[in-house]
Amino acid sequence: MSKKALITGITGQDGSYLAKLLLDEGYEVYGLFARRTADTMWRLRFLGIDRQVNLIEGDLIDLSSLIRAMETSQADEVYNLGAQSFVATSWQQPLLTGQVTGLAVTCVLEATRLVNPKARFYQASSSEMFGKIREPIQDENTIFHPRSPYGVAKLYGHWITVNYRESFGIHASSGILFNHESPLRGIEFVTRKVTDGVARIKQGKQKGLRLGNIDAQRDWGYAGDYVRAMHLMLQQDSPDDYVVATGRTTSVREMCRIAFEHVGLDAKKHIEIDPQLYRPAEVDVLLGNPAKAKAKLGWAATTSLEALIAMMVDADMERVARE
Ligand code: NAP
Ligand code: F7E
Repeated sequence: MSKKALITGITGQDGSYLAKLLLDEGYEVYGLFARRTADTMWRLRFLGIDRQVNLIEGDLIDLSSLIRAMETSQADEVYNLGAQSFVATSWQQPLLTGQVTGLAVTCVLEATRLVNPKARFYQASSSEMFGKIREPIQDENTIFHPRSPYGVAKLYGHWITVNYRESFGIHASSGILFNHESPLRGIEFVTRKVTDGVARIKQGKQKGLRLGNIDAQRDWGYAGDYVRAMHLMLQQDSPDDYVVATGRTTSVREMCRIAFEHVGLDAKKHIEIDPQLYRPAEVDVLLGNPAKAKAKLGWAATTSLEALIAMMVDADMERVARE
């Protein structure tokens, strides 16, 4: 009998890559599907798996949706990837972010506990929880100090996951993932905004690119690598928390240089700073130590930032040319 997995956020960047990985591993894959946007299936289609996954309509903040999804899927593994995941939006919609990204984690955990307490559970925690960093390199023992309503909501999700593990013995793991990107990244996030902008500027369809704080630094990896870590966490005998990162940090400014240079352009000539895009409170720098994931899961990032940005620019060059 093949294993069954339920993915919330299956239409997102990570949900799509994870669904592909699990299908390749022989799983039956189910996904909670909120039907919130017009073309919500584009990522699953891009990976050629839109007809291979079983979609269950429902919303994360609706416990009955989650109970029904658990009953329908009979899932052995539950991956909670659904969220309002854009940090900037979390200041515009702090309560919605608190509900969807924070409190709703309890809906998924409750549905798991009520329907199949033996199912293994993964929570998509985030390096945004480190926020105003307390140590230059962050690992599983670093104190949290979130800087946005999103980071605060993720912190709730993280601790309720730990609490269900300690209270009910649920096999619940939390992956503290640093930024990870791909050609399937949402256009609002900075890497994709830049690679899309580079493609448009190169093809004469856009003049310049307006960005906010380009001195911010992030530890960027490839989403295709990071979903492997999620799966590995649920294959361990015991649940635990893991930092997933590359161990290298790069400024937005340098990431832009790499992206523009890939098509022979000089970033400095095309970028304009827009103070409106600065955030009320910034996470200046993030740098993760993935030593525990390497030692216990045998996981390591395999894609350099240069290779990742090249992959994204190439994909956007093709997309923009087709438009
Ligand atoms: P994403 O592309 O924004 O995907 C989010 C998913 O959540 C989408 O499928 C979205 O559905 C779904 N969703 C939003 N609100 C919902 C609701 N009320 N009910 C049901 N589904 C809902 O995010 P991602 O980059 O794949 O990230 C996956 C998870 O990892 C998120 O929890 C994110 O916060 C977390 N994370 C991401 C990163 C990163 O760098 N990517 C790092 C650390 C943690 P629609 O298609 O309808 O919008
Ligand atoms: O911003 C700066 C911005 O929106 C990165 C999410 O997946 O990773 C992501 O959150 C940096 C910030 O990602 C623009 O101020 C400058 O310092 O790509 P981002 P994020 O906020 O780090 C974490 C780990 C998550 O968990 C989240 O879900 O880039 N920046 N100029 C800009 N950012 C954007 N979006 N747009 C700009 O024009």
